[in-house]
Amino acid sequence: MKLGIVGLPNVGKSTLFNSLTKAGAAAANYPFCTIDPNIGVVAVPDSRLNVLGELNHSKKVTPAVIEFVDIAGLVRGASKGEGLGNQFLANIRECDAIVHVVRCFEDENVIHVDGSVSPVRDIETIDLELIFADLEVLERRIAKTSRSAMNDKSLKKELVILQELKALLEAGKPASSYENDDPDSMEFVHSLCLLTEKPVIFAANVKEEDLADDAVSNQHVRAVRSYAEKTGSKVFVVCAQIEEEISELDDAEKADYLEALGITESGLDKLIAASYDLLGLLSFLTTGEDETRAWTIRRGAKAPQAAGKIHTDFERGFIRAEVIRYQDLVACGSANAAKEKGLMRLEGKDYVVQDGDVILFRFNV
Ligand SMILES: Nc1nc2c(ncn2[C@@H]2O[C@H](COP(=O)(O)OP(=O)(O)OP(=O)(O)O)[C@@H](O)[C@H]2O)c(=O)[nH]1
Ligand SMILES: [Mg+2]
Repeated sequence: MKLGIVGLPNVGKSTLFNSLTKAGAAAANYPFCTIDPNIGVVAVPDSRLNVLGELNHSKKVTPAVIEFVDIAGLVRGASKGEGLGNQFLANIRECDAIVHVVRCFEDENVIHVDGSVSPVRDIETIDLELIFADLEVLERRIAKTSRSAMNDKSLKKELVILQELKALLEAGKPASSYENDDPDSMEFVHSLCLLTEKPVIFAANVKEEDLADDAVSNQHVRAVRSYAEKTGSKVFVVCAQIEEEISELDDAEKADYLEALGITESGLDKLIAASYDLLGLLSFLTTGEDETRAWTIRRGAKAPQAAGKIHTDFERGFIRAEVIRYQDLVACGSANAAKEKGLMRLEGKDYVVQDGDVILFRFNV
């Protein structure tokens, strides 16, 4: 899973990114301090992994990962070259979802490019720039396709879709609102990697004091929440500055610190939970002496697809999956004990994998 971080300059994107990845992207009170894209990889916290790892004396425990891409802030008119322009948006075209950081904290020491804290205005500014960026992609594609579409029926169909998308965006709507009953057409739409087709998670960046009550008393956050509700997006409240401090702590210190702040989950935990939820993801597990590992798949994925995550041969030569629920495996103490109790299931190619399934794939190539 890959998430791209967008927002106005100076709203705390790199501060959040740093805290998430500890990758050391430059964070400073200076708009446009991020120029090159920064890419960071974060482990998905999963307490089940260490339990299984100990149970099987695994040499290695490997969590699922999320990749974050931090890019420079966009300003109004970025598509026309304002600020740093919008060329770095190309770096997040391949992302599965967008994390849109919105400034909801007042701090006169931190410059706001548009002069005041006003999150819905800011969101609309960014959304418009994303629409313009997608329109550029569509226009290029339309020019190319119309040249070759004369004698090609499937290209003609693509051209119609491209023009429908263009009209939609020109009306100020995101590509995610495009509807078409034909699965092939939708497949084509996905293949365009349009930014406005991606699901959005809003990160409302608040001040420390707002964390304890999840910012219900912060009017800026209230505005973001009602905006997000209309567009079917998720919101999570975070204080990027505090996250940066938390990222320096070890687990025990972190727990104490969170308690002192009156919260139970760090921003990273909340972001991961929100992404899993929004993208419809789940984790299944594999475990053995060599390695215990978590794998991320889409909800509804069947056993062979899950196997394919591990190796394409596993999918191609899929025979069956031997599945034990995590809780059953831990309660029984070993796979053999679970098997004796009849808690290991043999599942075929139509089995829909569940979160927390511990799976051994049998395959033949
Ligand atoms: N008070 C306060 N300041 C913050 C918070 N998060 C970030 N800042 C400050 O805001 C300034 C800008 O933060 P960055 O993370 O560099 O902003 P950015 O969104 O990456 O900006 P660009 O890279 O220029 O687009 C820094 O001085 C941060 O210390 C926060 O939660 N509270
Ligand atoms: Mg930055």
